[in-house]
Amino acid sequence: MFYSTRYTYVYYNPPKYPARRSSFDLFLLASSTLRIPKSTLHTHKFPPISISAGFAGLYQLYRLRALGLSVKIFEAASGIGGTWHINRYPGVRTDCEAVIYQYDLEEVWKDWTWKDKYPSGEEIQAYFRYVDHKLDLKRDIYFNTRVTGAKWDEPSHLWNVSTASGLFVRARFLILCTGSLSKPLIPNIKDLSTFEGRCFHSSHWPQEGLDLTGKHVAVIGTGSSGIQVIENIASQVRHLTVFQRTPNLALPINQSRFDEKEQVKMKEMDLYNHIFRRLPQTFAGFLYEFQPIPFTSATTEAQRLLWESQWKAGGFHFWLGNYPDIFSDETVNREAYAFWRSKVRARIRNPALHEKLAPIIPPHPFGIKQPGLEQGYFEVFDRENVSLVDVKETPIEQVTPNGLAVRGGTIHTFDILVLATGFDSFTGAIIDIDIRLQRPNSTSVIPRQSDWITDCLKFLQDNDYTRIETKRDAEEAWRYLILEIASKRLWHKCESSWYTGSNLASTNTRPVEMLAFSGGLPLYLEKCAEAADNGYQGFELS
Ligand code: NA7
Repeated sequence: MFYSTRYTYVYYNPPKYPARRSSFDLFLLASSTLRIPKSTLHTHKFPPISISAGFAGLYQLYRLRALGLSVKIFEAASGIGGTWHINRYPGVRTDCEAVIYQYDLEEVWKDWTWKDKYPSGEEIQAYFRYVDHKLDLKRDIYFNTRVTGAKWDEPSHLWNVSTASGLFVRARFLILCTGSLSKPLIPNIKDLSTFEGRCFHSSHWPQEGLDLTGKHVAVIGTGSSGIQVIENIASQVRHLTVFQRTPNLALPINQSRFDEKEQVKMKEMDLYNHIFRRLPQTFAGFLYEFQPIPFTSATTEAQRLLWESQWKAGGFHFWLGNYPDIFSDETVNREAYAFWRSKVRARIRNPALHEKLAPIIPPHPFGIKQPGLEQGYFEVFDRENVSLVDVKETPIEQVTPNGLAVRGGTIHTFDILVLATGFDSFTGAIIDIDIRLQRPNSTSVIPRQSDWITDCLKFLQDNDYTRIETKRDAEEAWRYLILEIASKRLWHKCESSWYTGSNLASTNTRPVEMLAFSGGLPLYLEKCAEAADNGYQGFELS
């Protein structure tokens, strides 16, 4: 599920936003109710503050500690793990293989054994508890501490950080590890608040669990979270109504156990170190790469055999291991889509559902939206207790006390309404704390970014700098690079996507354009290294 996007994201300040006034000493992680008395803070000599104890925040804490700094993390939630602490919906699971979804620190990986090839949320929570045990992280984390404001004070070159509980902290460095998909997107549906049953966003599934036996449940949204919820609850509920806007061009996950003996052997053969060094060399930070030749240069036989083997391998192989021109050539993309469609249709018994779930005309080019990974998702719709409502055909008009009214007058009734409607991506959580900056995401790249940040911080300290800020022209140049790379692919052929912020079209005024760096991990890392090697070119230091 979350944070497994294999692209490297780099965010920029879109031109419509006012120029950033407050500089920042560095990046940050953050949130909440600081309980450190002011006097203690001062004795820490303005420790770097990091917001959020997720995958990135924890690694950043570890790296900065190694630099000899006293670091604190403010975390809004009550425990570590970030999105994995928060997301508790049934079926929550990572969408990349366990072997790459972990820290590349030998002291951590050498004694850890995964159970599943694609770990569940529960297994990842156990992993974070283990990481904390190994690295002793919690002692520097303030939980239940939501950061609400961060203002740069130019005379002192310090951040003034305020929290929801009214506390106030001063910090030299502020590092935002707030996640790309952490602020829920609540749809703008009329009378949503009048629903009398239980209603929550998928990321706010009740932490204590929910007994769905005998319940009528509705799910709005068929993204990665939606499909995991749907395939996991269909057999428990009395009736499930799925409101679909866009069919998910989901791929089979091909889940299996991750054999313990195999992991031991891989460690003995020193494969883990090879794996971690390999990841940033690949376009998407996976262990596989796009094909070295375009689709149009391969024989029909080679094309077909490759796709069959990728389908069998499961996961994102058919996406991120495919021919590179599926992302740039619509004709080629149609071929890939037709292959996907034939595989999916063969699994759906009711022919009336074929056009809804795997239409003849693709809803968007295959792969320009992250496909979900499924296990039995399409079969769910053949169940007698499941109905599918196409909200493009019959748009939702309003919520009623016991259901949803759609165009034409039909009212769908249920006890529980799950909003699997996605997130205000990338900058959502940051804007909430009234600051803006750039930040990519992907477990393969996070350690490399943290290393970059750590090196940068060391550079600042060694050279007595207390402030670093991107130059406006460097931000613009970066933005144009992102747009130029994106323009060569088919990203714009998608009506609603969190890659571009078009999924927020109905709820805010954010400009819609590519927000992600889609030039691949090696190029992204090269650009980062280049800036650092050239004395932090593109940054103002003082
Ligand atoms: P996504 O992938 O953004 O999916 C959100 C889903 O909710 C998607 O199917 C949307 O349809 C649908 N949606 C959003 N608003 C509405 C309204 N108003 N009416 C009907 N349907 C709506 O979020 P997820 O949480 O599933 O996954 C996020 C990432 O987490 C994922 O890519 C993985 O990296 C893990 P749309 O497709 O926009 O038409």
